[in-house]
Amino acid sequence: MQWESSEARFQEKIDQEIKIEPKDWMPEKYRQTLIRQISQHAHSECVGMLPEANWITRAPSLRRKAILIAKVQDEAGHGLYLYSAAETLGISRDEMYDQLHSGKAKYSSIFNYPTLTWADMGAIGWLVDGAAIMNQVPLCRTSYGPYARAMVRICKEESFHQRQGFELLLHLSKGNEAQRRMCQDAINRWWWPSIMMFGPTDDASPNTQQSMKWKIKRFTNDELRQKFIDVCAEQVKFLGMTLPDPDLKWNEERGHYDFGTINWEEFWQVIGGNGPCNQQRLDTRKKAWEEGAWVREAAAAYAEKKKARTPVQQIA
Ligand code: BYC
Repeated sequence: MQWESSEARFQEKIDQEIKIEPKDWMPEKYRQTLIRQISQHAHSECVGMLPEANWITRAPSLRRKAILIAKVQDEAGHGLYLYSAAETLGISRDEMYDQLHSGKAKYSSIFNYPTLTWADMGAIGWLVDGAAIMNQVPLCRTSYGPYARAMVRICKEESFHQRQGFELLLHLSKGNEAQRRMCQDAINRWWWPSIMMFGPTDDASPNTQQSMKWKIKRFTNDELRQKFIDVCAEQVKFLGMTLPDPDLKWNEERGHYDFGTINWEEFWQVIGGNGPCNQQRLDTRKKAWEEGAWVREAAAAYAEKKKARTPVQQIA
């Protein structure tokens, strides 16, 4: 097999479902694609805390507040596992933060929309976490070992997030007229941005083809979006609510729901920095980074001091 190139051997491993580990040889483009996707995924988890954190102080009961705090805290944990997974590819956490703060790295479009009512906490759980799970379960089988392993735990937690959101909406849907209206309004506002989360259509997605070949992605953007729409079109019936799409209709021949036209102009505007909350989200992250400088300095100084101690001093 000496004649075989490293690249061909790499592809063979992928085809045989052998995981790629940090010290294995990999094409530079594979490494860069993973750094891009994993770091953007990590940024999404961290920026994703902001729309929900907005409602922690206004949760309507202690039970709901405890659930929401736990969920937001989980998202921070997801961000941290993912930053660690990306670090195994040779990028530092500081570089990744810098890419986020300078606007070079993206994060999920969905977190640039505002959370206007309490029902938005339910809609985020049901639709946003629901879309995230649809995308992330296949990532448990992604070809890069550290990313795949991080996704296993993340998916378990996301599943709890999705259920708490649906349960919250179910509760509102059985409430009074104003609560039912609030529930429907939240679904109306979050539906289209949620189905945009899967990314551009396959023919407009520059990365899908190569990522499928390397088994970074297991399904295309359109395949996952269709699966999600099929699931939600049924689940919404349990809520006694509707999805805001007059073209949503079961297609017997395709065995799927047909759906209306997605506003791609809005999608590209949002990921280009012009969504309703882009500026606010980035400003909040930058402020947290700047105000946390003293914590990082103190931790670094403590680590230095500990390293400098002799073993005898450490025992004492
Ligand atoms: N938003 O060629 P494509 C969560 C970009 S957080 C922004 O299809 P790819 C949660 C894409 O990056 C879960 N940008 O790309 C947290 C690319 O631009 P660049 C977040 C998007 O990578 C808190 C360009 O468009 N999940 O669950 O093959 C509270 C062309 O796209 C978006 C993940 O991050 C978007 N929606 O496929 C609650 C999953 N879509 O980078 C919940 C991991 C596309 O070339 N990521 N772009 O400049 C993925 O699975 C893939 O990266 C995507 C895109 C399917 C998102």
